[in-house]
Amino acid sequence: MAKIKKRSWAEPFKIKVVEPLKITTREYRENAIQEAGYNTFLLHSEDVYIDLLTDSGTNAMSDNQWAGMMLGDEAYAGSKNYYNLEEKMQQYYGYKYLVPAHQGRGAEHMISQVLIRPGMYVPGNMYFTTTRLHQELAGGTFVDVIIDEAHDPQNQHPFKGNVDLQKLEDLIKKVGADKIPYLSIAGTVNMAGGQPFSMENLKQTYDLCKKHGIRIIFDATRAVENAYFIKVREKGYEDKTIAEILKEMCSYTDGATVSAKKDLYVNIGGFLATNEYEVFEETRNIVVVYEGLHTYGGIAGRDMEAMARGIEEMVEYDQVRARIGQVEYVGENLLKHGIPIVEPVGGHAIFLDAKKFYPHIQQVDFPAQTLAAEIYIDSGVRSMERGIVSAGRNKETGDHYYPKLELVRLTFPRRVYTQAHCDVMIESIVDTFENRDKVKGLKMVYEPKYLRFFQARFERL
Ligand code: PLI
Repeated sequence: MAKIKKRSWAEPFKIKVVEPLKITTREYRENAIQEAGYNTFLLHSEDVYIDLLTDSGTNAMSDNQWAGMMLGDEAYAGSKNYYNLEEKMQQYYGYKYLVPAHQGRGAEHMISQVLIRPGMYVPGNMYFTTTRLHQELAGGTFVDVIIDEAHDPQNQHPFKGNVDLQKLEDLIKKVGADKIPYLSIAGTVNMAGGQPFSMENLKQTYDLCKKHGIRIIFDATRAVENAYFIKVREKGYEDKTIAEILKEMCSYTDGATVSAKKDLYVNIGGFLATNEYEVFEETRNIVVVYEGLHTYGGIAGRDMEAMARGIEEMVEYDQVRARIGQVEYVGENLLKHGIPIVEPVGGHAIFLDAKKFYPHIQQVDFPAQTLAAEIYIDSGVRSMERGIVSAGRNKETGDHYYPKLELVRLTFPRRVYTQAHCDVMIESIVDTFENRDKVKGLKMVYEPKYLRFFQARFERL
């Protein structure tokens, strides 16, 4: 027998409970997507075979997390699960104070209201939809300070989530440090294709910010995935644990907003963490207005317990390796078939480059929105547009923003799908690519005022 050179990895868990899926025909799906206005957000989930819309809240919890759900202390005030969550947050992230929120955007809302005043600027390593909207609603202006490589889908830079220090310095010089309440830095930058920043870049950014008295607020929603890339790509970190890297990352920031629906393997929840007592005090004052009492912040006690237990699981190397390994498996296979994707493959998702996939469709005719609809029709795989629709409109000119990246995101729920599901995804995308010439774009026939990608409706051109 020939010697096996490379051994495969596999998931560090087995399946205990299954959820049946509905298998539909192409004709059924043609109808379903038309009724959904060619917007995958408006499909009924039971009409979806493999749901890659998001990795947010779609995780499979462990038996230990489910056991913790039974220990939910649903007291209005002072739930023991809040104190468990506080302890795990302090132990693994290392921040002093915790304010729970119903999900990430609840924490973003609070930090924006507490720190941003009209006329201020908030630099960040690329925007995220809800984060930027809350900054704008508080009167701030988001300024993109990510490195240029992040806007180039084929650039192989290992840390495309890095902050461009020159862009940051230029902004400080132009508007003054007192007009910058904080720099917002995200782990594995979502809109850039799930690309990480390096520890070196974070340290340099921290030094520059400290010099000017500017805080760093970490969008630590996918911090663990960023920590994994630091471990496997950055010199000096290969022997550190994920937990050590996570804590070091947080130590170069002043606070964090977290959507627990990602790294923490839960279905709902979020929090704000800070090292500053004044920020904690103010946030604790407004959490009762918008979320709930400061010891539950809009989440049930049982969900806080699942979060606390999820924090311990998320830093296990084998868990995050299997999670990112699955994304890499699909990415590598798509590349072998010549499918244009954002490279290097990111942490939570594969991003198809719709401009290259459909070069004959103009950006105003929504190529990524079109591609997401076509993949659904082909196989029942649900993905999401991350291009001109998600980018929204410039509030001054009223025109669309025209982002350089016009992408379709295939996002992987954690611990949910098998490698056979992955093969179905790959085959469907390859078939959709082979039929690309026949496809025309879409026109928008209904546009909501905020975060339009969620509810906009389209018709075929
Ligand atoms: O969906 P929320 O409100 O729990 O979290 C908002 C949020 C904040 N930051 C980042 C980087 C996110 O990715 C994020 C939510 N992301 C979603 C829903 C997604 O599908 O990617």
